[in-house]
Amino acid sequence: MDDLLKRLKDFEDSALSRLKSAQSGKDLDVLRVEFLGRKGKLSEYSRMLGKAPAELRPKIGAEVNRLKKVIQERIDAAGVGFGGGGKKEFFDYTLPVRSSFVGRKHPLLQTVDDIVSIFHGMGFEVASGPDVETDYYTFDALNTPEDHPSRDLSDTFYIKKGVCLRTHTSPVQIRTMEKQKPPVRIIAPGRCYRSDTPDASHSPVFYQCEGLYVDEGVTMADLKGTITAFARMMFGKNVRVRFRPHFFPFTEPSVEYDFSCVICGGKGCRVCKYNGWLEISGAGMVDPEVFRAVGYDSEKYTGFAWGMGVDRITMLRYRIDDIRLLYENDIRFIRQF
Ligand code: 2NM
Repeated sequence: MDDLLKRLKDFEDSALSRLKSAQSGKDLDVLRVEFLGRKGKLSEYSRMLGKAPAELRPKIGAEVNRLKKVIQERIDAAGVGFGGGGKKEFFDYTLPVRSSFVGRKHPLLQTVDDIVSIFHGMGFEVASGPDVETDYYTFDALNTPEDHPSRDLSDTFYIKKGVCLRTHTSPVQIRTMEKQKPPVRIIAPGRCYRSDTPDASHSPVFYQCEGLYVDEGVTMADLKGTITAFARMMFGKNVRVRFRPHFFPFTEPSVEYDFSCVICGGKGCRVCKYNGWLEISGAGMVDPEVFRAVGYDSEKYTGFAWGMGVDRITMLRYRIDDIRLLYENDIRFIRQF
């Protein structure tokens, strides 16, 4: 039985040399099973131990244990080089799961949704139209003079002569009135484009939500009530609204409207430049020239229209101080909403 020791020595030599030539974690797995597995070589030698002479057993037993250890160490060491393939896989059930991110609505579209639902509650429907528009719908039908600065190349992106990216969503109102007789109650949310250099308050692409209400007997009081009701639903019942005279080619009379500062409540802060009011946008009674362009009888119908900057409202409600953040789509920014 002395030759068992000799066989162990031979086994060691051949095992170590075959481990050296292993090429992959898979090779190592095969060898591990062959050498150390339940039906492997070393198990076989362990079983033979029982038949060995009693005085040799301790020596042979120690040798088998030493080989187990040496071979396991060689497999572990080689496995590191193969990306751990040789090591027995260890699954820790107590580790917390890796967190996954749930998609969110972009803050601008969330604001559009909220504006739409407020006006929906007042009986307005959503209308839409193309981003690429003609001069006619963007300017002419809106009574904008041929030489008005808003038509300049430096303010409007032209695709070709007579075709541009809409600078406001008013073309949607014109297209709706062409198709539909009064009463008309619509809002037109959507992207607009102006050739502005980006800074904290300007983006060449931005969102507007304009509105239009045309029927018999519509007055400036309806305009003021509608805007005020919106302000309270959007920013809370304590918001005050004020209207200042202004001029637009498409409305007469025209106003600009302000909300009392929704950050400081009107006391004065950095956001309202310490005057307590935030300029929101403009509005007015639709000019008879606009009604003439769409074939409405301006003796029978009156209407009001207003503009609304979705970006401005989004920035106020979420305390965002730079409009560019809304268009850079940095996932670290968007995930906060
Ligand atoms: C504004 C301000 C005032 C406006 C007018 C019309 C239309 F088509 F009915 F004439 N749509 N939108 C309007 C009026 C827009 O934005 C500052």
